[in-house]
Amino acid sequence: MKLLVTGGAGFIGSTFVRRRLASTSDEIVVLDKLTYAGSRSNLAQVEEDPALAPRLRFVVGDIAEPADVRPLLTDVDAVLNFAAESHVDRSILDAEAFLRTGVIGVHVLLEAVRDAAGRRPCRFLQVSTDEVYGAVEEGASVETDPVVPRSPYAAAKACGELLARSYGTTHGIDVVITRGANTYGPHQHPEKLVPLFVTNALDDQPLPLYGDGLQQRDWLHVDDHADGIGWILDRGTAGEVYNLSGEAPRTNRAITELILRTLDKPWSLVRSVPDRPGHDRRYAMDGAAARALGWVPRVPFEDGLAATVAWYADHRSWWEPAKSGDWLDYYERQYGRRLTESVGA
Ligand code: NAD
Ligand code: TDX
Repeated sequence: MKLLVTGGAGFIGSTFVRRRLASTSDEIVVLDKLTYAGSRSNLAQVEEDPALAPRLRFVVGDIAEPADVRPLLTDVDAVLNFAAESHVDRSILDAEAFLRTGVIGVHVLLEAVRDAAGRRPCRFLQVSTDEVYGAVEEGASVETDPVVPRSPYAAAKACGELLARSYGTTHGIDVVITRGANTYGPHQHPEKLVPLFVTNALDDQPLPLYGDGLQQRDWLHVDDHADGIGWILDRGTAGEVYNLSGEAPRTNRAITELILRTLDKPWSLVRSVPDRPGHDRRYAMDGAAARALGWVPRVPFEDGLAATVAWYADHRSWWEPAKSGDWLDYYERQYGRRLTESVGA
């Protein structure tokens, strides 16, 4: 197949590209805006491999710009949309870019697919998230549950997938949607919980735990998430939504303990800081639909987390630049006052 992968320089998209090129004979075009979250170095492993590089083309561009998108749709079998602003805290500080990429960008892609699908079949896979279900006090979300997003990030993701489904119904586009769980692993930007806490702990800096730290997430290794998206691309039914659960529920406090134990760093680094506004207490998904297609997550959480901690310890040259420049301003806005008001955890 020939695939257009948007957001392919980010954390999950680049993992998908590396693994898909290595395991199939597919050709991939990556379209990525290279925001603060994207890095071409995430694809260096492919671009420097003479066996894989000829099947990858990298284009810098914006999914919300028809002139960037349309020329790439002439001969692709599927579009996989990973591109998004992906950090909840940034969506609370300023939501505009989330809407532009998550709503307008999805619309531009869908219009281009609609046009291209008139000439040859083209599947559209929208990479979505468990956050569209909102907080789940008990039990586990199934795909038919209502979508009740509670952060601007989650609302933009919900808009994007609803728009995609509407194009399936109204225009007959072949649309599938994946809702992945909280993902962790190498190459994740250090703004997110796991890499932030690992890299801060490596530097003996405080770990800002929101509130009581008993919020719970369903954790999925990035290799499993990438493979799950490929699995649904190949086997999913048009018009359907598939939860991709990691089947590893953990509280933020438990993850923090595990990171510190792995690095042999003291709990005194952890600071309880004022909570994220509208913080979803718990996410949990039922993965039966994807399981029925034969997909299961394979990486045990404790193994995956230990390997992730080791990767960050060995790859300072990857994450130190991401924690410089504009990062310092973001960190001050997000954590400056919180850390001043923090108490021991
Ligand atoms: P990321 O922030 O690491 O990467 C996003 C990529 O998209 C970056 O390379 C960025 O440059 C690119 N991008 C942003 N706006 C763009 C635009 N307008 N045009 C083209 N490229 C643009 O994100 P991630 O963690 O890899 O997430 C990928 C997708 O998976 C997102 O859609 C996200 O909502 C979804 N998701 C993430 C998680 C998670 O835990 N990280 C879980 C479930 C779903
Ligand atoms: O400094 C922090 N302190 C803290 O306690 C940060 C950054 C996070 N947290 C908490 C908030 C959440 O309960 O850790 C948990 C995980 O936070 P994030 O890493 O920001 O992820 P989350 O908000 O759960 O969203 C993630 O999973 C779903 C991704 O960022 C989304 O892109 C994905 O859709």
